Formats: sequence, C-alpha cells, structure tokens
Amino acid sequence: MPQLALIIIEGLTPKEHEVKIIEEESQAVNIDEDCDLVGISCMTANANRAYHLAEEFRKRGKTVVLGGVHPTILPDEAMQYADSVVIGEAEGVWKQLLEDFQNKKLQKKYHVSKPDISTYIPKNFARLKKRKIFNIIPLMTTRGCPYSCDFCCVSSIFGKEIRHIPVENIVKDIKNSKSKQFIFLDDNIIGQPKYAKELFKAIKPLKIQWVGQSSVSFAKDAELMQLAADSGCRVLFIGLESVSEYQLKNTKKSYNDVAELETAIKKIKKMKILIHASMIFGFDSDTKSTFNDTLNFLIRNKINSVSFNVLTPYPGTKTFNEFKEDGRLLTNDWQYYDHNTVVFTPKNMSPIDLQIGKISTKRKFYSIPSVLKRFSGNLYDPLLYLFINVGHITQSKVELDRIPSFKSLLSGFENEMISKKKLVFEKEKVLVEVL
Ligand code: B12
Ligand code: SF4
Repeated sequence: MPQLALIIIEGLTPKEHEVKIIEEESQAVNIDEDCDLVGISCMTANANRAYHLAEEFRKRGKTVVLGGVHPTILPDEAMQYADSVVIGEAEGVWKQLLEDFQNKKLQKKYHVSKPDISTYIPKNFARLKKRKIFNIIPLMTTRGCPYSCDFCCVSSIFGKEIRHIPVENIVKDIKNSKSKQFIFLDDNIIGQPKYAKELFKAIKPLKIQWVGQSSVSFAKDAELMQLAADSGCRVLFIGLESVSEYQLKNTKKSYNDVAELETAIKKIKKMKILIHASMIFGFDSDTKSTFNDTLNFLIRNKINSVSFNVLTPYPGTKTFNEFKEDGRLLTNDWQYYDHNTVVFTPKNMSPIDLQIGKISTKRKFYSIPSVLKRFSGNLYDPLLYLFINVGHITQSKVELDRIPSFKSLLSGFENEMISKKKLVFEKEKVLVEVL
C-alpha cells in the first residue's frame, strides 16, 4: 500500500528542491543515487533494514534523516545510524530541517509535539496512480488516540488528543486525486462521531468507494452507520482483537460479551459493509482452546476476512516493559517484531504453540470450505469478498513458505512433544529447534 507519509513529506518540501520517492516494497533502492539528503521512514520490523541503508548512504557521503514510528519511539537508537532523527510528525519540522541542512546547521533531533495539521498540503497523487500494486489512494483525517492500550504505541507517537484535518482539505484531496478508490488510514475513522458525520456528509456527493478502520462501537450509532454506507464505505477493518469473555470484560472494549458483539456485527453487515476483523493471539488469558473458539466465532458470524496477529510487545508500550522486566522476551532483534512471529513467552502455552496456533487458525479460516461457508453472509458484495479471500489464501501460502520448518508441525498441533520444541531466531529465519 502506498505510504502516505512520503507523499506528505514531498508536499511539505519547497519547490526549489527535487524529490524522489522510493518505496522498497515495489522498487529497488539505488544506494549510489545522486542526491544531497536521504530521508528514511521505518516501523520496528524494518528498522534493521533502514539502519543498514542509512549506513550505506552515509558511507557514500550522504546526509541521512530517519523518521517514522520506530525512530520516534527509540530516537537514541536511530541516532546511531543517522545524521538527524525526526521524532513524531513531519509537519512541524520538515521545512526547518531543510533550511538547517542548507545552512549546514542540521540538528541531531527534531520534534514538535502535536503540530498544526489544518494547513492544506498538496499531494502528488498522479505519481501514486502510476504504481501498479495497489491502486488505492491513502488519506488520513485524524491524528492521536485517547486510549492507551497496553500493547499499542500510537498515543505515545501522536498524543492522546484527537486532532482533525479540516473536512474541506479531505474533500480537496479526493477531488485533486481524480480517483474513486480510497483508504482512510485513521486508527478509528469514527473516533469522534461528530467529525465523522460531517466528513461522510461532505464526501457523499463525490460518489467514491472507501475502506477504513473503525472500532466496533460504530454499530451503536445508526445515523453514523447510514452516513458511512451512503458515503461509499465498502470495507471496515475492525480491531476485535479477542473474543474471549475475559478480554472483552477486562479491556477498554465497548462490548461486554460475545452475544453483544455478534449483534453489533449483524448490524454492520446489514449496512452492506464487509468486515475485516483484526485478531490478536497471545494475551495472558489465552489458552490453546482460544484458537478454536476464535475460529468458530469468525466462521459462525461469516466475517469477510481477518488479519491474524500474535501479540507483539513493541518498544514504547506497557506490554514491552512488562515482558522485558519479567524476562519473557525471546529476542531483541527488531526484524521479528512484525505481529506474525512470536517474540515472547506466553503465559498459558509455549511459544511454539502460539506460533503454530496462529498459522493453523489462519489456514483453517482461509480454507476453501470456510470461504464457501462464509460466502452466504457476504452476498451483498460477492466479487470483493472473493477477491479479498483469494488474496489471503495466496498470502497464507507465501507466509508458510517463509517458515518451512513449521509446515510439518501444523497437523500435530495438539502433540505435547511439539509444545516442548523451541523457536530459534537465526539469520532472518525463524526455525524450530529439533529436540
Ligand atoms: C494504516 C496503517 C496500516 C495500513 C497501511 C500501511 C501503509 N503501508 O500505508 C495496513 C493495514 C496495510 C498496515 C499494515 C501493517 N502495519 Co500498520 N498501521 C497503520 C496506521 C493505522 C497508520 C499509518 C499511517 O500511514 N499513518 C499516516 C502517516 C502520515 O503517518 P506516519 O507514517 O506515522 O508518518 C508521519 C510521521 O511518522 C513522520 N514520518 C514518517 N516517516 C518519516 C520519515 C522521515 C524521513 C521523516 C522526516 C518523517 C517521517 O511524518 C509523517 C507525517 O507526519 C498505524 C498506526 C498509526 N496511527 O500510526 C499502524 C502501524 C504503523 N502499523 C503497524 C504494524 C505493526 C503493521 C504491520 C507490520 C502489521 C502486520 N503484520 O500486518 C503491517 C505492515 C505493512 C507494511 N509493510 O507497511 C504498527 C507499527 C508498530 C511498530 N512499532 O512498528 C502501527 C503503529 C500500529 C500499532 N498500533 O501498533 N498498517
Ligand atoms: S489499539 Fe487502537 S484504541 Fe488502543 S491505543 Fe492503539 S490506536 Fe488507540
């Protein structure tokens, strides 16, 4: 998916400079590129790669600035590989940084907390549309999150106060892009229902289609749901995270039990919006039966598609600090902190149980019988349903090919011998130690 951060930074750059954007997922980086200043964005899982590139550019005499989620959380670590680190948002600092660089006065760190995001930033959407990967335009309407979930770093990065981009600027972006397909990257597009309603009313006449992320409390406001559907909402990514009664009761969720959650899901489906759920395995209350309970819930409720994640103790979170203190971290190598690899010792199962349980649940959910079973609950958008599910079937195969030593273990998940095997982190691969 195109990275909005890079398009924003390009938009913030005065016209006298020439900007070239490289997204490594689809383009090769030329470390001998003829340029003066290199900016690199990274999250935790690709921090090693970012640091490696930074070192290579610096060896070639380039000045390197690191920014994004991981350098924001660990600026002193990032500083070891860069000439300067931007902590948090680029909006408040980028122009100053460029001026300082031109005047040979580059500072080590730049940070403006909660910068003004109300000024319109021009964006080169034409460049995005030339990409052949995902022809979808990313937009973000809000920054900040009022909650501080133990496993999440968002409020440490963007603050707890929700800040909005003016609705007219979003409308301007949509019109300028000349596209009809959008993704709203907000953590929760309905975080402030009043703003969300204004936004949905304003974009309805533009006749676009969009996908976004929201909390399940969306279902509590019939007017909001109707406005979202009328404005072109086709898929909502919803962080259900867990369907265990314990987690529902003890986290800041808006639903207390599974029955209430099921009613909410039905209401959203009635609006003809496909649900992409995000689930996390590995909470301290999870046991080996959590995998099947979750799978049954997702299939019973005919959920369109699901991201299956393992709990990941990202640096800068309460979970990370607790696990570190309790000696539960299995590796400090950031490349494994990707939501897919188990990097800690769970409470009620072994790391390998969690790893195999996650992969096996995903494979069962994206099996042909499950895709067919769930189809009848998503008939209002059959083509998109099939497109997304086939994409995920392909992606789960790719995932398993990356960790071949797990393949043979999948069928023996209940086997006690497997529970005792160890995860080994070695040379960019996770292996299973044979006992
Ligand atoms: C939308 C989103 C997605 C989308 C789209 C991602 C995309 N490619 O655009 C999807 C669903 C695909 C996704 C996937 C993943 N995501 Co995601 N995602 C987000 C989310 C909600 C918003 C990111 C975003 O684009 N924001 C808008 C832009 C404008 O903000 P920004 O990137 O932070 O950039 C600003 C500043 O950071 C800074 N900046 C950024 N880079 C740079 C570089 C320089 C040089 C400078 C000066 C400044 C600068 O300036 C920008 C403008 O102010 C964040 C949570 C959040 N609120 O940040 C999680 C988040 C970034 N994702 C996360 C994760 C883990 C993932 C996955 C690895 C999960 C998985 N296993 O599937 C994948 C990785 C996919 C990939 N390869 O990119 C984590 C990262 C945690 C961490 N410590 O690494 C976050 C923080 C979520 C969380 N709650 O923990 N994600
Ligand atoms: S998980 Fe969602 S609600 Fe919780 S702090 Fe992160 S962004 Fe906010």
